[in-house]
Amino acid sequence: RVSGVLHLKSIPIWTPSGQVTEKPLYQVNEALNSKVSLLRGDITRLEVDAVVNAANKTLLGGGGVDGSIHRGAGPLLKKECATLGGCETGQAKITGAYGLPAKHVIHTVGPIAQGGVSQRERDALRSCYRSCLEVGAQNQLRTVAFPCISTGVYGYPPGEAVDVALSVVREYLQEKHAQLDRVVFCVFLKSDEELYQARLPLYFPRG
Ligand code: AR6
Repeated sequence: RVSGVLHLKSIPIWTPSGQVTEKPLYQVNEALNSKVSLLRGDITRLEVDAVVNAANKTLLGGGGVDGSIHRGAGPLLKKECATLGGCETGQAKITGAYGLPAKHVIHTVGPIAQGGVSQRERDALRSCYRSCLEVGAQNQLRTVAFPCISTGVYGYPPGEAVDVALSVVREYLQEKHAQLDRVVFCVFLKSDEELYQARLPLYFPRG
């Protein structure tokens, strides 16, 4: 069982802090801004419709956030995952969340980027975020939390991954915001929190 459950109500909507020096990449849209949160902590504590898992192709568990999600959910998660036949890089599959406070887990497989990032890895990471949002919508989910997919064991540079995450979510919300109430960027490392703080104002500028 996961302790210290964080209800959506206690996850603040993102507000910019500090000086924004770069020019925003998108127009101000307060309706979209109110659907985004940045939170540093353990994604397994979040009471949202779905937490995203940065899994591997087997979907049978591993280290990092995958390990934490499987530990928190308990053995029934692995049992359900074993029926799914794995998952390709850039795709996403949904399961129950069992012992977690979330309702579902959306498992996605990020690209392995240990040899550096080319267009192929960028497209795959974009596809992860996009596929998770689409799978969420197909299941009428209104609140989704993402970890920093691929930036741990899989070696994707966090400073590049942040722009992929933020641009895909911004574009998706712009197209289909009525389907979603909140997207939580659940970072684990202080350095990622700083990256998101710095980049969020470019994708979700305030008026
Ligand atoms: N909550 C939120 N974020 C977390 C948590 C947590 N409890 N724990 C770690 N992170 P990684 P990947 C952050 O390595 O790079 C697994 O073995 C972590 O700090 O979990 O996609 C799978 O089975 C980092 O920012 O995922 C695969 O084999 C981010 O989650 C492989 O690792 C992603 O790091 C996938 O590698």
